[in-house]
Amino acid sequence: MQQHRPDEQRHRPRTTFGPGHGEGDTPTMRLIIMGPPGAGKGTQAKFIAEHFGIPAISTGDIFRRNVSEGTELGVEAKRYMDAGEYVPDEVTNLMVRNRIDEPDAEHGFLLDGYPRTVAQVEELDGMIRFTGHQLDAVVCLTVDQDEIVQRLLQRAQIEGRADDTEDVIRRRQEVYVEQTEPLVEVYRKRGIVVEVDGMGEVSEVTERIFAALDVVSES
Ligand code: B4P
Repeated sequence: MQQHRPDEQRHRPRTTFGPGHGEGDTPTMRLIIMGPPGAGKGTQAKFIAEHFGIPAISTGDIFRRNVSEGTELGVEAKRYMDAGEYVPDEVTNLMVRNRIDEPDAEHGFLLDGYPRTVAQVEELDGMIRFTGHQLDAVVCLTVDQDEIVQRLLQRAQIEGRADDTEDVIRRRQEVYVEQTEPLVEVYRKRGIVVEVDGMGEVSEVTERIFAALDVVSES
């Protein structure tokens, strides 16, 4: 079952906290969850965020909220999302910068769906450097292509998302492979990638993530 593979240069994610860990006694965790569309990032992000007491910041959710509220950002984002393309970096970067500046993210956060491009990695590096902190770990979920398509088609029936049609799902997978998959290597070189098998029951995947982060749930 265990598939998370500590890469060669991996540092242990900092999962024990206290004086000397940068912010006094306050637990901190700055995480990213990555994986292809439908890998279960949003599903798992909720559990991880709850576990560490940090906000899960999903760029996809923020865009969708703006779309449903009809904001200027939503109108702009919708054009791209409906086609399975990425929203332009300038728009996404500014949105994330504003979000992680909010008080609830002061002691950590889990980024779900960001960064997705090399330019976003650089921007995020700048944001985190500015605060004097560092990323603790990048959780990469791996899931078979067939399973992904099944999950997203099933989600389409339940949620009716405009970007969950078969053509758009295929385009989103292509965009992921072209633009986002290379980022895993960028973070692997930094030694902070933990790869986790995203196949199987949701709870099994959650357990693997906690194990990969050396925080196996007691319950
Ligand atoms: P996201 O909202 O990030 O969408 P996603 O990648 O499709 O979803 P995720 O991987 O979170 O899957 P989920 O948990 O829902 O992005 C949507 C769009 O927003 C992008 O295409 C892009 O246009 C735009 N965007 C977002 N961020 C951007 C950025 N940084 N830059 C530019 N553009 C950006 O799981 C999928 C389904 O599988 C669910 O129905 C779930 O119930 C099910 N599932 C999950 N785990 C399962 C399991 N273990 N077994 C069975 N089913 C499971």
